[in-house]
Parts: sequence; C-alpha cells; structure tokens
Amino acid sequence: MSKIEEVKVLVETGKSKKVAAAVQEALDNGAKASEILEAMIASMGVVGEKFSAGEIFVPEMLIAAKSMAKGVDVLRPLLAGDNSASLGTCIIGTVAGDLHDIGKNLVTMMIESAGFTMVDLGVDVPAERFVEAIEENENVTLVACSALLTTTMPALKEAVATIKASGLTGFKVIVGGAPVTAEFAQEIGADGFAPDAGSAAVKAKELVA
Ligand code: B12
Repeated sequence: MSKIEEVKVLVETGKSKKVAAAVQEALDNGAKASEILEAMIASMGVVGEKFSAGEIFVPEMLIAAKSMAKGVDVLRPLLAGDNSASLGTCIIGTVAGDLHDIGKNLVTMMIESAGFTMVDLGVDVPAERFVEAIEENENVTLVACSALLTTTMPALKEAVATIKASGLTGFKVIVGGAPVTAEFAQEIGADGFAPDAGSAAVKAKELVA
C-alpha cells in the first residue's frame, strides 16, 4: 500500500493518532501536499457514502473528521503560501444549525494565503453574528459563509439576506459548501461562489480586485 493510500485508510477508519505520522511519511516519500489533501477529501466522501448506506454512524463520522484535521495540521504550512499581500479582512463562518467545519477551515487557510486577514466565527453562526463581526472589524472586504447540509441552505440564504439588508458596504459575500451551486448562490444574492478551497481563494481575490 502506498503511503497516500495508507493515509486514506487511516482517515476513513478514524485512526486519528496515526494520521499525522502517516502524512509526514507520505511527504517524506515525495508526495505533494495537495495530493495528500485530495486523498483525505476523497476519504471523507467515502465516509459520507458509508454513513448514507447505514454502515457507520455519527460518532464514526466525527472520528474520521478529527483524523482528517490531524492530517491537515501537518499540511497547513505547506498549503498556506505567502500571505504578505493585504486584501483586507475576511469574516468566515459556517451558518446557523450547521456544525461542519473541515471545508470552512480549508477555505480559511486558502483565502488567508491569498492575502486576507481572517476572522473565523466558527460553526453554527447566526446571521446577525456575521453583521456584528463586519461592524467590529476594520477593513472588511469579504464575508464567506459555508453550509454543508441541504437543511441549512435556508440559513445560508438568511445569512446573505441579513448581511445585505444591514446597509453595511465595502465588502463582497462569497458562499460555498457541498450542496451549494453557482445558481443557488446567485439566487440568494451572494456576490460569488466557489466549489472548493483552491478556487475560493482565486474567486476571493477576483471579488475584491
Ligand atoms: C465529517 C462529517 C460530519 C461531522 C462534521 C465534523 C466537522 N468538524 O466538520 C459530524 C459528525 C459532526 C457530522 C454531523 C452531521 N452530518 Co455530516 N458529514 C460529514 C462528512 C462525512 C464529511 C464533510 C467534510 O468534511 N467533507 C470534506 C470537506 C473538505 O469538504 P466540504 O465540506 O464539502 O468543503 C469543500 C467545499 O464544499 C468548499 N466549501 C466549503 N465551505 C465553503 C465556503 C465557501 C465560502 C466556499 C467558497 C467554499 C466552501 O470548499 C471545501 C474545500 O474544498 C459529509 C460527507 C461528505 N461527502 O461531505 C457528511 C454529510 C455532510 N453529513 C450529513 C449529515 C446528514 C449529518 C447529520 C445531520 C447527521 C445526523 N444524523 O446527526 C449531522 C448534522 C450536524 C449539524 N447540525 O451540522 C450529510 C448531509 C446530507 C444532506 N444532503 O444534507 C452528509 C453529506 C453525509 C451523507 N452522505 O449523508 N457530519
């Protein structure tokens, strides 16, 4: 088994204590950080399928998520590049009712490396909290909202509507997450959408340019 395959299996089976060392070994064997990240994201897809099929339950999903986070910790310095440019502050959070944060954390890392100062509000963020954060922070140029559940898509819509109705200006709103599409983003009045963390960074720069 290649080291990357080993990382995939460790994430899928939630062996959180072994993931960091396996990721490091994969890197030492010449694997690229981006390749390892893609493999771990694919593992989460497998975990989701097993959950849908009733083969595993929430605790196993949670342990897999923790395992992936350990792997991401090792990759972080390699993935987050030069952030010397200053494109302003980006407020980011997962919307109300939603506890998923792996994707949001990857997006945070990539947008930060694109040159933004990040303010991460965490998960289960009420719409009004996004507005407060825009008011509390200097030079907010971007607000990023994540939603991973079809059931929290209305909360994403509410977040965008509340932010837009606040009357505050000077920033763009970008949305994303597995169930979110470009069409939905447009429909709810967001300024931008991206399907993954890499393209989120590109879109973020484009939006504030
Ligand atoms: C891990 C996980 C959990 C963990 C989360 C832990 C954590 N710290 O995040 C826990 C165990 C808590 C969990 C709970 C639940 N989960 Co869950 N979970 C997952 C799982 C397996 C992986 C999610 C993940 O991390 N993916 C990897 C990351 C990298 O991908 P991503 O999040 O999509 O992010 C990328 C893009 O979407 C995008 N992106 C994300 N955010 C943003 C934001 C912006 C601005 C932009 C531009 C882009 C962007 O960029 C990211 C990086 O490339 C998915 C399955 C799956 N295939 O996704 C199910 C899944 C999302 N969960 C699901 C469900 C049903 C639940 C529960 C309701 C289960 C239950 N019965 O309790 C609860 C809900 C809890 C809640 N209120 O939120 C369903 C959702 C179904 C649906 N259609 O809505 C899924 C799809 C599983 C399934 N196949 O059924 N879950």
